[in-house]
Amino acid sequence: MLIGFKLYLITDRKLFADSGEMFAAVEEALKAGVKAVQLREKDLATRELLDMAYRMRELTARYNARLFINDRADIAMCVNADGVHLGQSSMPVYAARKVVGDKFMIGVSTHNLDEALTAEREGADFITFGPIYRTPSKLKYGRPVGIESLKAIAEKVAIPVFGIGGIKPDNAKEVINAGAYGVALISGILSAADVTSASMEYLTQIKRLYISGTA
Ligand code: 3NM
Repeated sequence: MLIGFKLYLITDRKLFADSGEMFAAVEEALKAGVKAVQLREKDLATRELLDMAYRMRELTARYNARLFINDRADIAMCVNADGVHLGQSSMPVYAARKVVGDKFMIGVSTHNLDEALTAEREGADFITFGPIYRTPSKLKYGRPVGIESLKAIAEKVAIPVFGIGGIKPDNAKEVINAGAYGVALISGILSAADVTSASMEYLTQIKRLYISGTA
């Protein structure tokens, strides 16, 4: 399946005073050219998450951007998202595929080779692999796996691999050059003082790397 984006923006409303501010920041990123958003608000009750998912679908659709819902295949299907993003304690890919069918994209968060190969074998369309660097929330996502293990994963896995975890405009190049198809991130855009210019910086860097053929 063609993935069609290389910058994958993930939400975290806790970075904002309220969810309205988060939607405003996501809209700024979409205006700047971001083409894929994952709604990742794991602590919300189902109804609140569903409301937010409908709102995010409406917003992303206006900018012709893909929408993924973290963990919840049911909510993803209900709001007509483009895909679901599974964690290691979510439904496994083979089970999620039965629910969502072939047209939906399935992304999976992976943290080692075994998880990456399993996701691929079970039919994931892409994976994230990380955390590559230390993330602002320190070790919440585990010890950084580092750039060398990203290289090893990218060599062994045929589906697109997005590097995740502590990716900033100044290290995105290293991640792509290590063999990642793209980058996934939260704070590099959503915590930026200027969301528009941060988004544009990532997009320009990625475009430049692919055009120059170093990626
Ligand atoms: N998953 P930031 S790291 C949501 O390693 C998430 O699977 C990770 O946030 C993983 O871009 C991470 O601010 C946090 O570092 C990404």
